[in-house]
Amino acid sequence: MASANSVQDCLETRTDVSREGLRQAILDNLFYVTGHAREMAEVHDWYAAVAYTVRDRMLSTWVKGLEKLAANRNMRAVAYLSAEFLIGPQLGANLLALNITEPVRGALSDLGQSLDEIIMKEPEPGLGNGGLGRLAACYLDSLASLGVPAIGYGIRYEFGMFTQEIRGGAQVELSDKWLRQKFPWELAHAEHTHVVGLGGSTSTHVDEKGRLRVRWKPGKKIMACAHDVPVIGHGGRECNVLRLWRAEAVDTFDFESFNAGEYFKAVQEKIFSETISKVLYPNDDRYQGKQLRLGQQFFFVSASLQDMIHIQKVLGKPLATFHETFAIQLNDTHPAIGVAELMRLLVDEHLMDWDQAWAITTRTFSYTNHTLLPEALEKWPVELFAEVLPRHLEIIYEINRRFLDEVRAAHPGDDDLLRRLSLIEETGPRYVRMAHLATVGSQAVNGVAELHTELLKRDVLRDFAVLTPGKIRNVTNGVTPRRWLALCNPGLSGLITSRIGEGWQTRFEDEIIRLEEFASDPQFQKLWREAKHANKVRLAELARVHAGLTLDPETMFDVQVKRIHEYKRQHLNVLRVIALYNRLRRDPGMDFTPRTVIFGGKAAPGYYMAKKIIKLINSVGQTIDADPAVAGRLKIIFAPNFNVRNGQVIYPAADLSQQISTAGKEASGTGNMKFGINGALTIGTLDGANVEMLECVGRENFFLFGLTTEEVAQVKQAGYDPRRFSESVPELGEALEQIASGMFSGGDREEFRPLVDNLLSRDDYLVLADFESYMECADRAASAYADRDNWTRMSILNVARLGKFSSDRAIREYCGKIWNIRVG
Ligand code: 26W
Repeated sequence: MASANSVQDCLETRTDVSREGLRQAILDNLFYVTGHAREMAEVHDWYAAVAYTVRDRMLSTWVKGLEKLAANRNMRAVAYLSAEFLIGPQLGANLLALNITEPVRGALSDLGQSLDEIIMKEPEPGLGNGGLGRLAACYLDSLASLGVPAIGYGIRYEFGMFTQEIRGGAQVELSDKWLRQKFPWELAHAEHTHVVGLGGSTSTHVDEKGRLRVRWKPGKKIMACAHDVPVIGHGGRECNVLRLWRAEAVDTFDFESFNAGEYFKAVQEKIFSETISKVLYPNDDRYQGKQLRLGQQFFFVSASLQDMIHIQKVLGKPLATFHETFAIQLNDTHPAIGVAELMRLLVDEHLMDWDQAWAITTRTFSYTNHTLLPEALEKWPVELFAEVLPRHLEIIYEINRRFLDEVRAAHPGDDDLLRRLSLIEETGPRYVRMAHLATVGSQAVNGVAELHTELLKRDVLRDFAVLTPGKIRNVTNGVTPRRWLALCNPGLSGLITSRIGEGWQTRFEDEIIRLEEFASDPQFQKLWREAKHANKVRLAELARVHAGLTLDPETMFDVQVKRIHEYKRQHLNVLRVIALYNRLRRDPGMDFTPRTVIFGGKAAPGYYMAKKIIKLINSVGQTIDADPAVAGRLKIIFAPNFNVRNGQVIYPAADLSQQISTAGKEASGTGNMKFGINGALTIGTLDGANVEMLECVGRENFFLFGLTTEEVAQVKQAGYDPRRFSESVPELGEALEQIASGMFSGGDREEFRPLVDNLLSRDDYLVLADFESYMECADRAASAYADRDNWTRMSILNVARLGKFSSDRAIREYCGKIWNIRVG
């Protein structure tokens, strides 16, 4: 029967959070939005129905968030520009933020459905490679939870990170069709579109006021269409937006004026337009000078800046105060072209004079550096740049000319300094140095861990550090305790809350320390162990169902999950496993902590050595599995397709976290933090954020090994000879010899030759030099694990003392040190 107040009724169907109200809403959405009869609905139909039901309950906060931005003209908002946002599955996180998990679970169970099953079926938008993309997502969560107005700007890749399968021990890449079923969390906003140019040429003319002007006539124009994903803060009171741009052809072709041949060409150009947002480049820490990639970067950055200028207008503010409205953060150099594009928009399009435009630009941008690896630093060949962005190259030259004039005035006669600081690299082929552009165009630059920032100042940005002391700052990375503890580890979370209350979810950095008090409480330790054990059972179950792997939860779970890279040294870990295997075979009666060594992570499709490492892990795993002599004591497995969802099951199940990169190479790491706050102890080097984690938890609660950054430099300086180590460390020599002999490749001596040869001749990442120290340390960790009570105590202390690594703390620091934004 129709009610008296149908508007009210309609609102309630979409806002009611009672179990009964939710049940009804899910059924409504199932029928009216997804178009399925209840009897015929499959799990993903139920998923869509639940997702729309949850989205409905976010919309009023979402719209209020936009209103708030428009109403408060004095507010500075963060625009976080990132080529990657690895936001992970949305349903569970949004239910948690809105605090409606239990009523939704109940509503579904009334309908004969399981929330957990539905959550496990949710496809995840893999719009990022690894750490940098996930960090962006953690920061969006913290910004919303702290009530800081923010917009994330990125690309809506049609194909995100590839799905990894393992066939015959090797990685196989499958394309990720995450949009095959509609993504229920996004709202496409046809009214928010911007036109982005590419290519073409420039010309100068004198305008009506007698000023010299430059006109860019792009060869192509592409439309950027906004797709908005809500980012709801914890508690459901604040909502920001992640705005992802999809490329579309401009539909202004006048087909009638074309003859047949040109018609075909016009359509082809439309197809090209759409390739811009087609696919994420799956390279992590390895830069490739691909024209399309520069096109992608410019596409999303230009659309985002035009969008901000539009917002500035809607707010009724003049462009002269643009920097007061927006603090733009460049997530690495991928969006650094924004510096030149904002200059072009202000000077060419809005007719501002250069000096004023430059003052605004350099008060708007800040830049985060995420890597020191030379092969990851973006630099574009000048010719390629001129082809894709001719006007921007001119602007960069002009920025460079003025910048170098200033340097020359301050340091006369130092040509070497000029050469090093120039935005253009000129020794050999000429390149545009994007880190230089980002640094010159920003008011602050930051590294992502204390050690990393020090090395930045000493190394990649040394001259800038001298030129503008104070510009380079540190903000150590953090992760969101909502997704990475509350959501992914309900067992441990419940236990924590039972002792210290719920405050840790929003004030992790202050509250979690209160757990210390319970570290030696036998009752609490028992419950802690049970929670961890249940997580191990959950992982074993997932691995069995999805990958056909057998894991024994009674063994120690010793885990290394992250992108596969030589500097992260998964092969050091494999060498350790081989050495352990040899020990067990030699002395079957030995005292040995039974363990499962778990690996996971994707290799860039073109990274030969990384793929060899995956193959080696699987080959060693097979050999060990086939040997009854070690059954039940040692196992090594590779968990396929490591992504956010799998991470949410893997981190909570880990006993030991492997953070073993060569000192000085890992900018920060964030997996180290996720493991840590889920109660794993760390075995690691003095690298990235490990250094600060160790300071927080105390040396006695951390398994430290390996050369320091300084020692690494000294060893290299002295002429490193890896062979010395293979000859003097018997277990190491033996393991390498076995790999080379074909012991793990069915007698094939060629399969792993490149790996072994590389380690014996170059070993750029000092795997062999660190082996002995690593072995000794891992032995200590294994013995420590055997003393369960003490291990549990250390595990509790680790969690209690890692409050610093909350992304809320990191965002507060950005607000204070970088953005000049007040936060409550
Ligand atoms: C241009 C190709 C390319 C693509 C991605 C080069 C470099 C990248 C990123 C910088 C790779 C990345 O994710 N870096 C990681 O960033 C994390 C967040 O700060 C850090 O925790 C990791 O140490 C760093 O490797």
